[in-house]
Amino acid sequence: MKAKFITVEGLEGSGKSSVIGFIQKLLKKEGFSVGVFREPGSTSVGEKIRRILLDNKNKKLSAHTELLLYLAARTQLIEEKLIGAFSQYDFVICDRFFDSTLIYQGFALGLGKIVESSVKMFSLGIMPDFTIYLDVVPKEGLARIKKKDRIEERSLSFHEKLRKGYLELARKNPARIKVVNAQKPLNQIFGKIESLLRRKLKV
Ligand code: T5A
Repeated sequence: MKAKFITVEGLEGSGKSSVIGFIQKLLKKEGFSVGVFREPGSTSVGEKIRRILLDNKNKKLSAHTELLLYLAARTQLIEEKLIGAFSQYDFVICDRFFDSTLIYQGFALGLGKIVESSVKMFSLGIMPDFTIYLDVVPKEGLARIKKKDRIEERSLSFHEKLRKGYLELARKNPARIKVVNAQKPLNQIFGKIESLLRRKLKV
């Protein structure tokens, strides 16, 4: 495996897509090859699972079904795309990875231990080298979103719990997870991320 694996995490509307676009451009400018993926999704099966998970009409989706669908999309992505990508590219970037499951289903939905063990099992040994957590106050992140999906429509207290969970996870994993204030203007966020990448990954 030659690629460095970067994951970007954050609450709804925290700017993950904007930041990933910036990182991709920066790395390419420096002459690196880059593969970009998103979770759930980036495979034909994964994109279908994503539609089920985010569809507002699926009000009756149970918490355990939700967990299994996220894990299914992840194993499909790993086996179909990521394993190959790790030997093809210099950098692989993923918009969310297993930290999202730990925080959304494990912590905020309260599934706890079952999430910890299943996440470990179905990540098939893959661990990000570096994770950026974009920290935004839920009210502000949600206000940036025009049309809310099934998860974004959850209560403000659910989103506040997510933030608490992410900050705690970052505190427990200081070498891997870096917290970036995502309430600043995008150009300032990009500047911060560039300096983190240059320091951590010697870009
Ligand atoms: N999920 C996922 C789980 O529950 N468990 C899991 O295991 C996994 C993998 C996936 C959903 O699934 C959940 C989490 C999610 O609910 P997603 O990853 O959130 O969906 O996908 P998107 O809907 O594409 O992401 P968001 O809509 O949340 O947006 P982004 O990518 O965070 O933000 P972005 O860059 O598109 O920006 C949104 C808007 O805000 C503006 C942008 O210009 C854009 O208009 N913006 C800013 N404006 C001002 N200042 C800033 N700093 C700004 N940053 C962005």
